[in-house]
Amino acid sequence: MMKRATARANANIALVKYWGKSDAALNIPAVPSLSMTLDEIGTTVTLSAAKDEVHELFIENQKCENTALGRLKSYLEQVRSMYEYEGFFCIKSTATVPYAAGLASSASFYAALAKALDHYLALDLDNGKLSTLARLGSASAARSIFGGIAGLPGGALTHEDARAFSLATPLNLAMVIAMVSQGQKKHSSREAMNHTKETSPFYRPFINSAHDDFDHAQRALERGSFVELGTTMEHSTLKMHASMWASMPSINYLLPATLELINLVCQLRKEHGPIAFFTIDAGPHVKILCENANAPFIADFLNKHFSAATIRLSLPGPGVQLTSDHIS
Ligand code: 2P0
Repeated sequence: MMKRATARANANIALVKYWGKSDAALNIPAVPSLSMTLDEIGTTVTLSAAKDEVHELFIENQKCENTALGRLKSYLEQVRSMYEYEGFFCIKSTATVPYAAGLASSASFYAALAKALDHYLALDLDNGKLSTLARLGSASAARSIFGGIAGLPGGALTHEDARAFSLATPLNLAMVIAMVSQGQKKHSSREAMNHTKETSPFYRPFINSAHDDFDHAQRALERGSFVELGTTMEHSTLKMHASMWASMPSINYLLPATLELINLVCQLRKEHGPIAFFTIDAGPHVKILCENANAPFIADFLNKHFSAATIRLSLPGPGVQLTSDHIS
């Protein structure tokens, strides 16, 4: 029988944002970040030997020849230099998250791929080491190794130390996701964060304040202080977008619908108290952090006031897992 390894990982949404690298070759983030891994929104990856002397990628059964393949090949060669495997891989993926739409598709892809590689090559890595392997592919993928809340350190770190960790919280969190458009984003996160670092006068202030945001959010999670967590998340989000808006030329992922949703969250807070906080990543969608008990009310409120968005609810989900559900 053909040797295969299949793993599934979920997307994660950053509560404290990663934007910019301290080491591009090792893909180490410049700042620490915190995230919630989602349930039911993720990617499955099946790994087998390639027929020819070249790595191959199939996304949703379509052979892929674009930049995603180039990036994957560099990743697999970096992994080869570390773990000295022989041959080439055929990688197939299928996702329940729109590809490159700003919903963390690369995070779930590289987390699932790292787990599949670990199994296929019998590396037997623990979750910390697995997280470093995923990070080389995409830094946010390091966090998707873990379920629930995960933290990822940033700054001048070694490959070994730049690993995510799991964080417990008494909060029962949920995420209401408002999808405002279909289609792929205009700039890859990688290009956009490098461009921000090189050209934005607001990049340094974002970096300099990130440790405080991380500490506040971590404390809020540990203490179960939802409002402190939500307030810090919005602050981190807006500083990240402000830094990219101020780059030359400017980078903007927001659409008019994104701003309408932000205003709606503010209106909701005015009318019903601090029960919902927004975050936005490298795309126009708005993710609203709330406590689980308030999620249906918030979803109804958004549906009632803003019909142009597709609303879905997500709870904290599990970390990466092997599965025998191979993609054929
Ligand atoms: C995050 N994002 O913390 C931030 C917030 C988008 C906005 O991580 O170059 O795909 O592969 O390490 O992880 C998106 O960037 O970038 C991201 P690479 P990645 O979730």
